[in-house]
Amino acid sequence: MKVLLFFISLLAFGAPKYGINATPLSKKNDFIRKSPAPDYWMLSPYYVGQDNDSSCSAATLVTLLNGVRLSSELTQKDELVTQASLREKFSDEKYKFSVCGDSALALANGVAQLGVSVKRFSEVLKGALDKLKIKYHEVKVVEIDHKNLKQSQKQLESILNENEKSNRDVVVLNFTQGILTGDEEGMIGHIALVGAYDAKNKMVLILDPDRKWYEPYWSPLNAVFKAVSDSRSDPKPGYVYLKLK
Ligand SMILES: [Ca+2]
Repeated sequence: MKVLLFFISLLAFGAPKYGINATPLSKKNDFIRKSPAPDYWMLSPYYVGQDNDSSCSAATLVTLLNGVRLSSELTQKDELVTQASLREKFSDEKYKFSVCGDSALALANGVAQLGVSVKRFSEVLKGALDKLKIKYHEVKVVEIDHKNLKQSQKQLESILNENEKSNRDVVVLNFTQGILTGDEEGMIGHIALVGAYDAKNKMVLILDPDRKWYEPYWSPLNAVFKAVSDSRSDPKPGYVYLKLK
């Protein structure tokens, strides 16, 4: 009877906004209140939403670049990075059209596909860091080894643990969004920052730039790894680990 009522309510009201692999931050925030959460406090003041369907990488870069640029060193003449200034000043022509949200316009400018791969994201990130004179040790693309998924998951867990220690490093995930949100229409590649990692409960806070639909949400490590390693996210699935100076 309970199952029947569940399906009747699904038909009547639609599926819940967040599936079983996403718990919104507004409902679960004890970790952020009780832990230092250095990346969360560096990034969340600058957390912006993508301005079209193909600009998740641009919104993620804006949040990341503003966060890692130490605000205290800026002057009254320094603007924050916006999606517009990223396109015009801190990236390149090809990238500008990759995230323009208009496939015909992109094609007319030599870009066959909207959005970017994780490798391309890392290149645009390096270029923007250089242009903004933000010093870094490494922008590493960590590829998933499909012949040894167990090892790749261990590696992700280890990097998330290390990343949670300070705000001198940041993890950017490239993943199949619908695996985390539960929305069948979201089974495509997506890019988002890791806001925090709760190692005790193995939960990852995703700063999803798709703010038309979502707030930040917590997802279980297993589901995050599944979403990151899913080949719908990228022909060569992986994520970016940025180490700053
Ligand atoms: Ca970190």
